[in-house]
Amino acid sequence: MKFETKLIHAGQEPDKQTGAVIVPVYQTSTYKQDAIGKTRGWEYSRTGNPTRKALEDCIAALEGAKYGLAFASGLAAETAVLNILKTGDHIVAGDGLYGGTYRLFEKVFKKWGLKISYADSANPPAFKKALKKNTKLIWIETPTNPLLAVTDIRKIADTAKNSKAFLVVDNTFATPHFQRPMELGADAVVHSSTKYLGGHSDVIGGLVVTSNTKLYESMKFYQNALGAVPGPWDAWLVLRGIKTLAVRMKAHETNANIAAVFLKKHNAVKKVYYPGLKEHEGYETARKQMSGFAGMISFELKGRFKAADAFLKNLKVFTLAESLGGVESLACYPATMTHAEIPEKERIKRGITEGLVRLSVGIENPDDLISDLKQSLSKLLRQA
Ligand code: P1T
Repeated sequence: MKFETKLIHAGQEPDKQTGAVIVPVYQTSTYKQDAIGKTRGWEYSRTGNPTRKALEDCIAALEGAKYGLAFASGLAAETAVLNILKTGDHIVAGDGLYGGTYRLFEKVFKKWGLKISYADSANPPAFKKALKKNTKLIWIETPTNPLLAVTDIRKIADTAKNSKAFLVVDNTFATPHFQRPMELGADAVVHSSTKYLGGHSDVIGGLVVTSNTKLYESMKFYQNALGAVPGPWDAWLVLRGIKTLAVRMKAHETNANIAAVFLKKHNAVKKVYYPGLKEHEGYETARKQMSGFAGMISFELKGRFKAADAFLKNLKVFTLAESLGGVESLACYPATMTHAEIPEKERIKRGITEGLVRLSVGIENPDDLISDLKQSLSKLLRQA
């Protein structure tokens, strides 16, 4: 089955009992058992639910993995992955990470004795250098949030294999439409399905896939033991969103390309971060491992906080909000929003400056998006 067909059919056979073409929302917490120990395959909805299972099978098929697991949020999915480790184990993580992932590492798992080092996301040898005897996991996000650095997945997968560590890739920004880390050697892939997979800014969710049976069984155990599972409605919303992933991602990318080229030429803009621009540091790696550059752009204004504040206030089509990947265009100020959890010194070192703005380019008509950026940037120039 080709990718676009899997989006619509994988894990989603018509309902056996009724023939319903769309997977029903199994809004039940529990299931009748015919005798002690004799179930029809379902016991309790924290452990398993048919709507959730359809989503889990679907994401596994899309990422080219054997197993999928669904969670109540992206961070819940990450929590289940991190629970496979034990006190004293070491993680090497790319330094380009969603602020909430950084917070989970620094403020939750460090407390329980996990050791974490960060390596430059754009520099594979830095990961090798950061390895320790007790390194059990390498964690990357590519492209990174918010600076769109690109990590060479194949090179990091080799490093992980040589050191007997698992490689986990957060594929939220690219989605399996544009990038399939399992095919490049990753052991597991995580998603915030709140973003492009859900696609309509109406649900919070997380997903994990793997083809390693031991890893799957361990994460499945933690899915049930920790209990951060999505309700059937939320699983259903993500399944519905996924059906249109291919058409949406193409439109996001077309619009983001237009916006990136426009921003790059504008006088109020100092630097544009978009992996589809030839001058972007990760352009060649992105071309090698991705089939498109997706819809996220960050850029640095020539001014600092005041300029960013005025620019964001003046936008009319773009909405100032956290999150990304919905059909509507959003703008965000990483320094105090998505990446506020990273201490200021560290944040600036990582390039998340006072002039940095992040755009999730939606699928509206690109003329309206460009006019909106243009009117708000022109006001900035007039005020300067
Ligand atoms: O919000 P949640 O569904 O828990 O997902 C966390 C998460 C994980 N990985 C990446 C790459 C993410 O971007 C996120 C969430 N990010 C935002 C809310 C944001 O605006 O960047």
